[in-house]
Amino acid sequence: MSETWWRGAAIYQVYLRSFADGNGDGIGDLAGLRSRLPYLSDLGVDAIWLNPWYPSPMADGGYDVADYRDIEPSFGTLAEAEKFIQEAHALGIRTIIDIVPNHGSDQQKWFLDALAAGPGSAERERFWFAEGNGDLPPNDWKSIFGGPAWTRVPDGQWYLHLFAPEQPDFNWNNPEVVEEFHDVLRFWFDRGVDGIRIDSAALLIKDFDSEEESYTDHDGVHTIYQGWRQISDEYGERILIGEVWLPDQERFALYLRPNEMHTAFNFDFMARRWEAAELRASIDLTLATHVPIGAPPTWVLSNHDVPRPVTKYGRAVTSFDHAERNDGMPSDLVLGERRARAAALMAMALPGSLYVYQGEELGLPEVDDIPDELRQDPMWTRSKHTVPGRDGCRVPLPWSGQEPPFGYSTGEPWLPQPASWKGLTAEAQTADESSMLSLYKAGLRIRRAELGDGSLRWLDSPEGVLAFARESGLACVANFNPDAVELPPHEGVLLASGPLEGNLLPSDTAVWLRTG
Ligand code: ISL
Ligand code: CA
Repeated sequence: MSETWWRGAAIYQVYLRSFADGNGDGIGDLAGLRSRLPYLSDLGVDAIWLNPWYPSPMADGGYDVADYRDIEPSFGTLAEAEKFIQEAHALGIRTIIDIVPNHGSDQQKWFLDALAAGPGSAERERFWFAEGNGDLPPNDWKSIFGGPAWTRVPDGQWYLHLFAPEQPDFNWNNPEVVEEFHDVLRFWFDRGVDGIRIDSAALLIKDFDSEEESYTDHDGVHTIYQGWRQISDEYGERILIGEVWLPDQERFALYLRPNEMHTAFNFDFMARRWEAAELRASIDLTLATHVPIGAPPTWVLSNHDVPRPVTKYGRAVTSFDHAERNDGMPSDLVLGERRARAAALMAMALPGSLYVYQGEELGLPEVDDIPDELRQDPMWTRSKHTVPGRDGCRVPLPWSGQEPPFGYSTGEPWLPQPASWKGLTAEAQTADESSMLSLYKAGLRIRRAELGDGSLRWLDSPEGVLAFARESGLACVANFNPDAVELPPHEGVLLASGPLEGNLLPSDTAVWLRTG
């Protein structure tokens, strides 16, 4: 296993509570995941990133962590987590876990201690407690989920939460907080974890003197991650992956300096419309950000926070803008699937590492019709229903059979699955060579043999067509035009996202060609 395995890795994101349920309570768990490891091995991924698996009241799907050194009981036990890490290693699959440093749960011991200890106590200094302005909060910062970013406690003080009120923000100016997370990193590295995904990584340092809401990307965050890097380096071969949403690419690149994170998600490609020039510009921007500093680019088509690609690409407005969600808009799913397949071929061929969010490989659409009373995402509850929230991309996976729960559970899934998913089960798609799953499997196999880390060379192509070649001679060509275009000269077709028409590449289709 090489030191730089992560540079060209295909990393599969497991949203544990929706992956597979091993005990029939409707909630995905480690037993379910372990039973499906052969599926992931067969899919051909190099690593699994799990969303937070710690004890949590689940006010934000586990991003409200009550204990950073244990496993959520409905997911399993610490012993089982260690077993999982070993079993995955035996299959050559590494484990990446999610660390949430910006905030904890309001049920975490530290926060309960802070409430009990009262104003002025050392316990309160681990968070951001402040006096209000009369009956108003200390300032007018807004929560990312909607509503004020401050909540009042019975003794009259307010505490800061950039997300839900159940997620109080830590005070990273306090060395105790710094030490605590160093210890948490060691705890998990000691248990065999290969990497850490750092949640909301740019938000940790706040500037309350500013007139504006000022909590994103302050220089102080870098000191924090430099400290983390020293720890990960002590362990060797362990990586830090940042969730850094920053439009400014120069600022973004600072997180990837050699003494900081190994890599960070690139959300730019995901945020783009289905349009050749725009996607090419995004690829160029990403390469320009990463290549000079020696960091591998990353490619993300979706995750647990954004609408599913099949639905997104079938919408009239396909961009996913952080500030301006377009959830709930009607979508042409046939068109969306065509494009999502082409997007997958492009993403798998691009140089760097790739993230695949569970269900993306099955081409699952967003579930837009979850009844309001079943929705659980805090974004939905806090924004007072102006956006349907993120539950629609978190619906439990369909594994097999003809009707819900589709082999996911023997009980009732925590979010309902559409009956229309019977054609999308892993079982049905395994048997079908033309399925999305078969496309991902074939693509990941070729990718492992000759793609991943490296560079690309753009090829001349007509307007509305993107064509690039990789070092091995594999060329990826994607047609965004409404009409078919002729394929460039080639020696063979390796893989196509949809049927070709002789030597023509149809609209919204991508192909991998052998060019010598
Ligand atoms: O989800 C978003 C937009 O759809 C983002 O604003 C998101 O909240 C932000 O990128 C941070 O996300 C991460 O931290 C959140 C958690 O709710 C998300 O699931 C997680 O990915 C708070 O911990
Ligand atoms: Ca379960």
